[in-house]
Formats: sequence, C-alpha cells, structure tokens
Amino acid sequence: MTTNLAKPKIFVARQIFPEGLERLRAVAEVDYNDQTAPLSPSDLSIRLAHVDGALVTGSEKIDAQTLGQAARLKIVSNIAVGFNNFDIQLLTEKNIFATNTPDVLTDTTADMGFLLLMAAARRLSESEHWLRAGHWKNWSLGGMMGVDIHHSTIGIMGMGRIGQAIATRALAFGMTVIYYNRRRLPEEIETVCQARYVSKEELLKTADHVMLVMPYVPENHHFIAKKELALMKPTATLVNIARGGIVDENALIHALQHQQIFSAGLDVYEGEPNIYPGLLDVPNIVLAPHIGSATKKTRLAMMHLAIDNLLAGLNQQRPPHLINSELWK
Ligand code: 8YV
Repeated sequence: MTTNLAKPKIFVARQIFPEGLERLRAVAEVDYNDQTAPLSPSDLSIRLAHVDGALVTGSEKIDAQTLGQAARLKIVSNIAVGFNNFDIQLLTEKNIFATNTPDVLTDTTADMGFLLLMAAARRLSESEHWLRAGHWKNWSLGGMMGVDIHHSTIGIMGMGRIGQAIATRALAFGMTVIYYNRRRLPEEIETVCQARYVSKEELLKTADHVMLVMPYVPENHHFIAKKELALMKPTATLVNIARGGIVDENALIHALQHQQIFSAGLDVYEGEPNIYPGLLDVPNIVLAPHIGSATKKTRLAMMHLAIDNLLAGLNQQRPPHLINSELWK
C-alpha cells in the first residue's frame, strides 16, 4: 500500500537555474514563471493565491496587494539578502515566514563595492568612453587624472557583513577606515577591521571615499541628499551598492555636475531598472545594472540557500535564515 501525501505547492516567481528547479520539482508541485521579467502585482497576487510557498527575488513586492488572496501561504523566500521588498510586519501578522540569503554573497558584493570605488576614483568608464569615441590622440601629463585610493580614508556607512568585508579589503590598500552604523560595533570587530566609529557628519567631511552598504529602511530614504553631498570633499567619491532609494539621485546629479564631489559609482537606483533622467548624461559616474552579487558561483549559492529556506519552512523546520524569527516558537 502506498501513502499518497499531497506535495506542497510552490510558486517560483522568476527564471532560476535548472538545478534549482529540479530540487523543487522532486518534492513539490511547482508553478514556474520561466521569465526574466517580473510579473505585475496583480498577476503576482493571483499566482500566490493557491500556493504554500514562494521563491521570489528582490524585485517582487510582497505587500498587502500581492498577499491579498494568499490564504495558504506559509513562507516567502527571497533570493537576496536585502528584504526591503517585503512588508515584514504584514507577513508576521499573517503568520508567514520571511527568509533571505545572507553570507553567501558577502565577498562577491564587497568586491563589487571596491570595483566601483576604483573605477569611479580612476575615471575608468569615462576614459573608456573617451577612448572608444576616438579622442585619444596623445598621452598627456595631465590627462584623465583621478584621485588615489591607496593610503586614503574610506568611510563606510553600514558596517554589517558586507561593510566589514570592504573594510578588510581597504586595509590591504593601506587605507584608513572610518565607519558609521546605527550601533557601534563590538571592540573585537573594530579591531579586526581597524575601523574607527564616527558620526555621519564627521564621516562625510573626512572620508576621501564614501561607501554606502546599509539596509534600506524608511529612516534611510535619501540618507544622502543635498545637505550631505555638500559636506563631502570636492575630491571625494560616493559609491552605492545598497539600495537606490538611499541616495537622492537628483541631488547627486547636481553635485557631480558642479564638482561638489569628484565622482560616483552606482550599482543600484531608486526606480530601477529605470534610470533617473539626467544620470546617463553625467560623465563622472560609473553605472552598473545591480550586479553586486552577479557571479555564477554566488548566484547559485543564493538560489540554493533560498531553496533550503523554503523547503525547511514547508517541512515545519526552522528556515536557516528566518527574518521574522518571532514566528518560530
Ligand atoms: C540581488 C541584492 O541580486 O541580495 C541582495 O540584496 O541586492 C542582490 O544580491 C538582488 O536583490 C536580486 O534579488
């Protein structure tokens, strides 16, 4: 006699790697959106209506609208460490686990922060566009001069895992590390990172390079705007690998155009994938399409960790990275 236990129903909101789909199909009934583009909120809410679990990315907004009909949903697993796309309070009220994928992307994303910092400080994008346009006729002593990275001061805003990984990279470049965080870090971590805790204002005034790595919570909306940019050195760079909404992009364009700061590097945008009007016309900025974690190894690890979270939650086990941990009694 065979026992016919019903398989859980899962919705996969975006195209994932085949090995992930295989893992899920072995244990669940999978509704798969095999697309690289996100569904509209109303389509997403329809697809969430009849499933026990969902695997989503940072671009699927999980809120009152999309959860409206999700009567049997037990877990939403984000293939991302950031979870500003989740209404955590609502998920918790509805008794739905929310999970994310920290750790596995720390070093890859820290590398990206450094890449943008170096490219912005040394005007890599600007130089390449200039070269490709056929403007390079002579080497000149004062041509395409940038600002130094080595032995300068880096100011890290948000000293979590990724911030700390950036600090240890900065030490190898002989940099002085200062940081600002909601809470001062324990002394042991400050010692490892050789990092000095300063106020937001001191960081902006002192740093040669400002790196944004903090989570995007409502208090951090436009955390860097006109007033903050005015505090920065005219030789300073600004790098954002966190979330676009942390920077007032209009104020940034103005600061770059008026040489209030030297240059910027962005991986994230407030209205991504739409780019704020005017940003593309500024020469002293390096722009990447949200690829901070985009290596095959890391994206695979993120997918597998998100699946581990999802399957644990569906099996009534504690997901390895449960955000609303108060739901685990
Ligand atoms: C993701 C990210 O690729 O993990 C994050 O928070 O920003 C990126 O690594 C992106 O959010 C897609 O889910």
